[in-house]
Amino acid sequence: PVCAEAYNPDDDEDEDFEPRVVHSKSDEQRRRLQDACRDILLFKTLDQEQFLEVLDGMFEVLVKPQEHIINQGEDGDNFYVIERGVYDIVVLIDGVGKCVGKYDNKGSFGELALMYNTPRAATIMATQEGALWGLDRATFHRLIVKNNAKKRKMYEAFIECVPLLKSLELSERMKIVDVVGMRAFKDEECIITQGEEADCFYIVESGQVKIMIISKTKAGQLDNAEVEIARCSRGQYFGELALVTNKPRAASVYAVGDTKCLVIDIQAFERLLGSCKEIMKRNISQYENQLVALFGSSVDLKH
Ligand code: 1OR
Ligand code: 1OR
Repeated sequence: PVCAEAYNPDDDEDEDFEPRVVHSKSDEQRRRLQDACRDILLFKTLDQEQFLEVLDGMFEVLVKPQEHIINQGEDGDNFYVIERGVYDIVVLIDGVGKCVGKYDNKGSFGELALMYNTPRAATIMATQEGALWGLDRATFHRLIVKNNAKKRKMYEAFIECVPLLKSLELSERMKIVDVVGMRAFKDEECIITQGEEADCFYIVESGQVKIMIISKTKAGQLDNAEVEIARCSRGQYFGELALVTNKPRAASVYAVGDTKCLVIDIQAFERLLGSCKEIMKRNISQYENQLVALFGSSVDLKH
């Protein structure tokens, strides 16, 4: 089990005097690196200067099919951001390796062992040729783990009042804070597009979102107009349905006014919100009732 000990940044101030790691890169490498890092949630709460230091500290790693980038049980060396390639997540269950998920050409992994000083929690294996960007443990600690203390202070009070997360232990809620990203949206900006594949989950921190569907059930014919079906505001969540049902996004979601959302990636969702899934499923069953009331029939949300 991962231990979410409170991290006190004042305990190791000497780290600030460690030399800054810089791996020089060509313009072309730097451009690819910036692309790969744009949507990495762990980097979303860094200030510009910290983010540039992270980019400086990263180095390119090319991988071959079947290569193990991380082995479960080993000590953590690096954190990785995916530039390209598909990677299986394999976890030992009763001594047998089971593939529990995968990364498909985006995302990042290897943060847990570095954040919590624990053995690697899973094996990550390339299924094809690929490219990664590594960040060494010391630099990760100096820039990301130290930022976590600030993140906990910033989001602790908010996370405490999210109804969905009430059933979790405080330490479990703090582990969510450690890995969330924050994204700001402008009025009318599209957050989720109906029909797309899902890779994350959202909690509204401020502002509002509206959920719109393109109704195929209205009067039994295809109606391409979007219809507003619900709104979510502070403390409410959305984007769970596709993750729970393993289906494409069932609706589009737009910001109403300036809006900020916490974002949790699908792997962290599975790892940390598994015990909240029953609550989500209960609420999902309500969607169907509402849908029948609205349109007179229900699209199939299950399997
Ligand atoms: P790490 O440093 O422990 C393995 O090295 C990495 O795999 C880990 O950090 C995460 O970044 C990543 N459980 C634990 N680690 C996971 C999981 C995971 N998925 C990705 N990683 N679960 C799978 C969720 C789809 C839960 C399995 C029971
Ligand atoms: P998602 O991952 O499918 C779109 O991405 C999100 O919109 C979805 O997760 C839900 O969080 C939300 N009622 C309320 N919220 C909904 C509904 C819904 N559908 C999707 N979301 N429905 C009832 C309408 C009266 C429609 C069910 C299809």
